[in-house]
Amino acid sequence: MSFFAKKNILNSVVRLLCLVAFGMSGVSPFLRAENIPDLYLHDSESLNGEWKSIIDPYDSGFYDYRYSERDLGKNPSRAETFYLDVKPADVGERVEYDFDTSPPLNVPGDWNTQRPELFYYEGSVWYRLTFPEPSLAAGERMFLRFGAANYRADVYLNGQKLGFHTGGFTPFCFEITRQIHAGTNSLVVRVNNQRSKEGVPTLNTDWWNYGGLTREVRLVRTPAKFIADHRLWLESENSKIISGSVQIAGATAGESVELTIGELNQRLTVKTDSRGKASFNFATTNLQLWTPEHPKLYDVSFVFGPDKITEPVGFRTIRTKAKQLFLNGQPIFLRGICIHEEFPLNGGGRVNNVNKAKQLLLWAKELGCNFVRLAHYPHNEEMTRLADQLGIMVWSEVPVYWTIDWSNTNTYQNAEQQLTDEIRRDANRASIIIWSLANETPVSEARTKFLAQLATKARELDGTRLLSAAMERHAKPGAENVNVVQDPLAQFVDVVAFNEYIGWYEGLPAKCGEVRWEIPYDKPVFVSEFGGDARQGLHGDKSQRWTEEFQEDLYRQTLPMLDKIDGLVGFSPWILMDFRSPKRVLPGIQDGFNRKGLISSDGVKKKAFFVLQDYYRKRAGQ
Ligand code: GCB
Repeated sequence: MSFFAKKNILNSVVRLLCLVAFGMSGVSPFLRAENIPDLYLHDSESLNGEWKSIIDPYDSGFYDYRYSERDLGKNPSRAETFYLDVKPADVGERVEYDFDTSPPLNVPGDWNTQRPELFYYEGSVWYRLTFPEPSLAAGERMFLRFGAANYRADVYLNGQKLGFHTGGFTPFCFEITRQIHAGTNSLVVRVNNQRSKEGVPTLNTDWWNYGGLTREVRLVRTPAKFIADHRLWLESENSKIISGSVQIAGATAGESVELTIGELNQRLTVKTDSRGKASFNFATTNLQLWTPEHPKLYDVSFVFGPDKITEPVGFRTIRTKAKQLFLNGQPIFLRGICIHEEFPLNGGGRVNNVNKAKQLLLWAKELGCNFVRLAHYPHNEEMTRLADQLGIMVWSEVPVYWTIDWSNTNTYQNAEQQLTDEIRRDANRASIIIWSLANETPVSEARTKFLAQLATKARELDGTRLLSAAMERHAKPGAENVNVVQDPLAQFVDVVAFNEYIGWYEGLPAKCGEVRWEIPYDKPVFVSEFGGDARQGLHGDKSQRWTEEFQEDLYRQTLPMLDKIDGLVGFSPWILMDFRSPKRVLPGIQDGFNRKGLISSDGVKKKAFFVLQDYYRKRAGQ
């Protein structure tokens, strides 16, 4: 029996078992979406564009009048079950929705910035796209791949549920080889962005809860057995040995995979083990290492039968020793800036194309950065691929933010899944040097247990990068001007990072001159946030809050203070651009934006931009 047939039978069995279990447990019987990283590199068709949409604040298409999920019922009503996507069979039939005559939404895109009535909306929206039967040669397989949907997506094809996915910032897919049919296919997705206490992130964040199919949707074609995942890394900058592995979906033991890096004169054939995985390592000569100054990328190809993937990969090492940080064995200072995945110009919203992603990184470059902290969740995959090309090191983060439900095992599983999907998606990005586990989480036993477990998982998934988390700092009891970082989480990370807002949330900028630091860990120190708000164009004395001069002065006072921190290996001020936050309500100043950007929501640089740019130029020896 083929792998494909076996997999379908297995899926049916799993679904059946889940249905039985559902009766007892109340847990959804549908399969969770999968994550197959190399689908991104396969032949695909875009499903981007206008999708029909129904706003469904009461979830009428999802729950019946007894509040039971319609997709769990035996005979969901044609009249109200939106995913059936039916038309009345005759003039007498009652059908209470109609995708054809409903308005469109653009995909990829958040819904909030597309229609005024969706600006503050948190709830369900149904998306529907019809597409003709895609051509599929005998034995080929077809997958539906979503770059991301915030926050939960329930996916239906031709009236059948494919499964669901939770978590707003990572890719997921479903195999649809058996579900596509001749003629028109109807793809319906219910996206729900309601915040919840158990969610990751939880109820409270300082950013906009953009909902929708925020990243690309694609139909991906593969052969019956195909390259599903691969990973390469440099063992050491001295030996120049590259190690890695490749996973073939559907392969058994002894099948051949060819790996080629033409520019390095490398061509080798490796054999799969019984799980379809092949590992390798080989020595290289004349390998040029990836650095921010020379972000050298090599085209790496894998061939397995008719299947071939190619992608540009850079090779570098990153490690710490005592309080130092080394890139390729050389000490390095991270000239960073924080970025939200938001492009406020021209109506704003989530970054939904490569040009916007690139513009953000180019502004960071102009600032003099060699590093960006992509806050507070995994950004779109173009961002990290561009960072590879542009030579910008990256801190990549999961949305474990502020007050997660630490004791809830489902919440932990959710966070771990998001971390796993993030790492699997970006494992080959030379630019990413740090996985960050959390931001400003309150110290408690349950929280440290949660994050220690997450750290263990991250190390199991990727032993080639550093771990960090944005922690907090406190005044030392009895010595108000001495700042300390004392957090049991520090023992689980490689880089001790913390956010500080002296001069903004605590005192005035002049306070920076009085503060001393005690960071009692033999690890590099990174300041993951500092800053203050300024409304671009508002001028006044430097003592006047919200003015560009206040923010400028805050930067002037902060930078020399940070320079005095023992073991400082860099910082990422908060933040490149003003960004939307429902928490920020001050009329005439904030108007729904966090104004700590060095660039305004209209794309104008504030005075503080130039203070930091000047500092980074000096740091870079220019
Ligand atoms: C923080 C958070 C960040 C906020 C920022 C602020 O510490 O990590 O998400 O937006 O402060 O502006 O208060």
